[in-house]
Amino acid sequence: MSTYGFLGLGIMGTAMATNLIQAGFDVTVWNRTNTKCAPLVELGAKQGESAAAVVAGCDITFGMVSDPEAALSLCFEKGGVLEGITEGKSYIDVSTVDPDTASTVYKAIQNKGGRYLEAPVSGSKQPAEDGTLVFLCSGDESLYSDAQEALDVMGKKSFYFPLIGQGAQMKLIINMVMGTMMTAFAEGLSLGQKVGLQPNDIIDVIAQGAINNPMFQLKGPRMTEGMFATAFPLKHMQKDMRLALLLGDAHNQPLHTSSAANNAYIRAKQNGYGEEDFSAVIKNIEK
Ligand code: NA7
Repeated sequence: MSTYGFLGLGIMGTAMATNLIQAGFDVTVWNRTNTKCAPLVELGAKQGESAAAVVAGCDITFGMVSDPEAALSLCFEKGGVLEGITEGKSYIDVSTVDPDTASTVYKAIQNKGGRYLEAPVSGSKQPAEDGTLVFLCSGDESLYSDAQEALDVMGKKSFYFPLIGQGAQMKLIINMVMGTMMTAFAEGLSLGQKVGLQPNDIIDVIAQGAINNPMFQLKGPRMTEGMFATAFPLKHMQKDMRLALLLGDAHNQPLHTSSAANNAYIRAKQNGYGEEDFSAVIKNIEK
């Protein structure tokens, strides 16, 4: 059994590391704000002094941070991942970033003789807690295979795509569709309310047809009650929309509906909803 490191203990990282610890793996954790390590140490994790120390001390280290800037700084800054990489060490970045960031980190780690896998996840807080995430992996295939025991604990399914950057591309496309679906749903609920329909009736009618999906059924009732406890922060949804639009731009693919949805998230962020669940975009749409 490999030993595991886990860097980045936000909403997702905490849930994923918890599952690894509870499955009996030897886990060492680190977070920039080190107080977030305490609950995991209580569950049996060791605490590393720096990201580099965790990488150097474990066979395989996972990283789960906010965005491309965070992923690059976690890798390249003093005391970061790259410092701990030597031959035989492996790093799996499960954050959602753009393909260029994944490729930059991949090359740097390969140059030091380490192995790298990008493995962004589909699924937010609840699937992370339930161990039912979906991993979208590209990079070193032998690492994909060696990490399977851990991926199986944290997720229900993993995919391997051959070219570096394809994990990120897949993730951005999936979240772009999700973010756009959410704004359309929010517009439907808001319009329904304006014409005097009951939001729960709208959700019930949707449940009977082809556009039904777990997200509408899970989030819909909470949205109609004004409950936006954060499963997936709105600021991260907007980041994913932005990265997906950049991907479209780079590949000459117009993304009309997604661009409009992105503007809704930007406006919601401006209005102070960035830390709330991404479904809070409805608050802006209702106004
Ligand atoms: P959170 O709950 O916002 O957590 C973000 C984590 O990223 C948290 O541990 C942060 O540390 C860490 N972070 C942010 N910037 C940095 C830098 N520069 N260096 C090191 N660590 C950093 O996000 P989620 O868990 O919901 O999501 C994580 C990813 O999954 C994201 O890509 C989503 O799109 C999907 P902090 O505690 O603030 O010190």
